[in-house]
Amino acid sequence: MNKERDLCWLKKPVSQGIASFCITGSHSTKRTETLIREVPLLFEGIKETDQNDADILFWKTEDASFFQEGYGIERDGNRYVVKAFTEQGLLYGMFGLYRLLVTGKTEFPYVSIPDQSIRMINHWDNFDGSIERGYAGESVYYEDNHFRGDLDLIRQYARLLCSVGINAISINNVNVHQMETYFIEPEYLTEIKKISDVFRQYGIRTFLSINYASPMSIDGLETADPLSAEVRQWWKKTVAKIYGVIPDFAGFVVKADSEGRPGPFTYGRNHDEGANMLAEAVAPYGGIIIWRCFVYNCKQDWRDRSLDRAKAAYDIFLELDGKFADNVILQIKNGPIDFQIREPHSPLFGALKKTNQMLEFQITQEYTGHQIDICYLIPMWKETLDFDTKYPGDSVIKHVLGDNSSNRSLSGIAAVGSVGMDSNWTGNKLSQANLYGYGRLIWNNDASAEEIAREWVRLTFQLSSEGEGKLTDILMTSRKTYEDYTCPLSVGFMCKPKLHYGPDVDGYEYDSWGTYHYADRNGLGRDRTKATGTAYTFQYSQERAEEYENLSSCPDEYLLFFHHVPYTHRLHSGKTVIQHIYDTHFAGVKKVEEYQKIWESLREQLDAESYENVKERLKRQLENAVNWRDQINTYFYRKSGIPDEKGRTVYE
Ligand code: GCV
Repeated sequence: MNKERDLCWLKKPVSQGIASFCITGSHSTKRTETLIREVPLLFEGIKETDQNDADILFWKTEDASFFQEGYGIERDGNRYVVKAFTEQGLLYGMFGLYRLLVTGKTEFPYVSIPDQSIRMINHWDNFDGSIERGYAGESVYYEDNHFRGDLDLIRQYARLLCSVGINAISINNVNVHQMETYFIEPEYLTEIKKISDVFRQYGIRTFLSINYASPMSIDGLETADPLSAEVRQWWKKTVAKIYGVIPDFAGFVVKADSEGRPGPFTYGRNHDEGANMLAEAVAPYGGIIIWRCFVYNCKQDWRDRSLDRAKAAYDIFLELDGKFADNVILQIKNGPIDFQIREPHSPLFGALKKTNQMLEFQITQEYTGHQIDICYLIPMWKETLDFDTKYPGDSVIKHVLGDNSSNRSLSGIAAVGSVGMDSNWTGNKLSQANLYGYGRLIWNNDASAEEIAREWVRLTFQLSSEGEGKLTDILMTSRKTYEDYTCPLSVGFMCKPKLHYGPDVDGYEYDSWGTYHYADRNGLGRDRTKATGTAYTFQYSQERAEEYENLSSCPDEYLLFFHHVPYTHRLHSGKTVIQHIYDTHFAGVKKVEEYQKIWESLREQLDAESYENVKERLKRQLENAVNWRDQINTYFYRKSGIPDEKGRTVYE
């Protein structure tokens, strides 16, 4: 039998001083029902009453300055007044008030309006119940090629997402296999409608990932060529059927011409032609096409150093800027390769001027520890949002997506989801912080990673303030720790192929994926300079290009992404590259040992389940870190012949 699901950051109902609530203003939709159902779950013993007596007044106002989703909270004598322009805003306001009260942030008035319009989770769930890159059990939606049908579970998930401001979801893998290809058929749509009905009650719109070759797979058409009249007609008919079942269906997510998936290139067409054909089909219903830019050649010849996977997305999509239909959004991974613990930011941001854009992060910890190793990702995402692309005007990534986007309502942020059937949702209890933090950060791009960590710790555990500080510190240092023992100076991909956990320094080196470190007896790193390498550096604005091109200005953390250097090259930090490798790998392991001690010191204050859960994972994390340290250090000692200057154990 399934264990009771963890209520995560919603587990501490406010019990004192708030006994009654009232919802006022014009409201009549289902979402108000959601509010009525949710309020007693967060405020213990609360009853609905009339306006004069209410301790919390939810007031749908005519004040459009809150926009569609924002809210304000005021203190009026002893009562709290939650104001919003829409029911959805009131729902967010309710979760906001709860959060402020539980975390003790009681300075009012408080106003909160999301910085990004689309705030999305992409699930990579398959109909057989497996999850591509999932580390917390099977899918919450599917099992054994049928719909699990546990709508209460979906409701619990929806409220968690709504509480941190998520408003869009795609519920199947972007790698659409044969079975999921049929999701756009009526038989499956009736089940999908049940899921989307639940999400809708929490203001979350449902998307489906589609197989670009569906007309061939489903109805045996001879082609899926986007310019074929028959294909266009097929999609129009199919889309009409979808909207017949789910009238507010949000649209499609498309992975095309990528890692073996079909797409417009397959039929000799370009990506604007491919996306616009689908856009035309969904436009009459207000639908959206989210088109991924993760397009590259995964059959690269490693011998050919002129090829550079990092350049692919920019090469393909920049020249199409302005050619996409109004209801197409390009979804761009944060870095040019693939969700590594350290990569520079995608050069498409700031360069694309006339195209709707969404940024894609990865919450599920594919390359960042499989939800075994602790790796709080908010500091990394924050760096991306705050990155100034240095194009003229304000071209900081968060503003490119938000206020400065060409169409604010059709831009935002998506991330690959991290939940599964594990009763704590995320496998490692501490990985909940990434799901929580993702929502909080993309709602409020100026929140600090530490503030979010503190909030999550307080909402989730019952620790002394010293204990809260210690746990926050573990979270805040965990990304650097993981980076220290896995990925020196952004070299990337020294992990086990396919699995993407644990070390295998040459695992990808002679393969076709385009991810090489080029280590030899003299040095390592990928030369992406214009002067002597692949000229990837010049996909950035001039100022950034010059910064990355020159060794004297290239930041240490990106060194091996942009340059091939000798082991004796001296970093800005003053260390040589080889010494940096040794030092970070020893430091990373030490840090994990420290985490174990800190976790042990918190034992008395933790519930047994959380304590055991993280303790077990920390044990595996330490094994992993030791493995990485010893393999990486040995490998580079053997290549370079240069010993650790501090004389620590490095194997021959
Ligand atoms: C869904 C990486 C992952 C794949 C994933 C792909 C993508 O390559 O390893 O599992 O496929 O990214 O983002 O489409």
